[in-house]
Amino acid sequence: MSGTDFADTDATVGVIMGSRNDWETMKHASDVLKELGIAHESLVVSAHRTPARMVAYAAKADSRGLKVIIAGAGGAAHLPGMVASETNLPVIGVPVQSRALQGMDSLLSIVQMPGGIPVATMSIGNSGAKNAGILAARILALADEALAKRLADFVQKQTDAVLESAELG
Ligand code: RP5
Repeated sequence: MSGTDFADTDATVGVIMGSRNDWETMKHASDVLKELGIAHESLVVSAHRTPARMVAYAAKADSRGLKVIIAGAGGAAHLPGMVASETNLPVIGVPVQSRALQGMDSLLSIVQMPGGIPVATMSIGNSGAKNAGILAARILALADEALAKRLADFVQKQTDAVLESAELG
């Protein structure tokens, strides 16, 4: 099994991660995309353990119809940067919290890209994954009025929830 073939998809966002163990974090990106009605796919693609699969995924992403890639990884987190070097689609990087260094390793691995190859780097962990989903939605909403409306409703709901519990006595 080479792992370099990918099924046809109607997904506009690809959520990829270096390990199944990253799913607990990355599902927060998927949850937001689901809530906003954005078709997406979630796959394990490892820069170090399946490098050929990573290159194939990035190279085929555009022609498969993807518009944005969210890539999460922990530790020596090379996945987002390497994917960004193999595609011109926007890549959003999520530093997964590592056990040894609490995700500082992941963050610094993802954020310090050389000039010319951008990765939009989120914060470490669940909030970063959630924001990756919202940022992907904001990018797609530039060319999708219905999504822009759903996104505005999502933000309003968030504001309302804070205001409802703003009185502390
Ligand atoms: C990275 O190494 C993955 O993104 C994961 O966060 C980390 C550890 O992977 P596992 O050993 O848990 O599979 O490639």
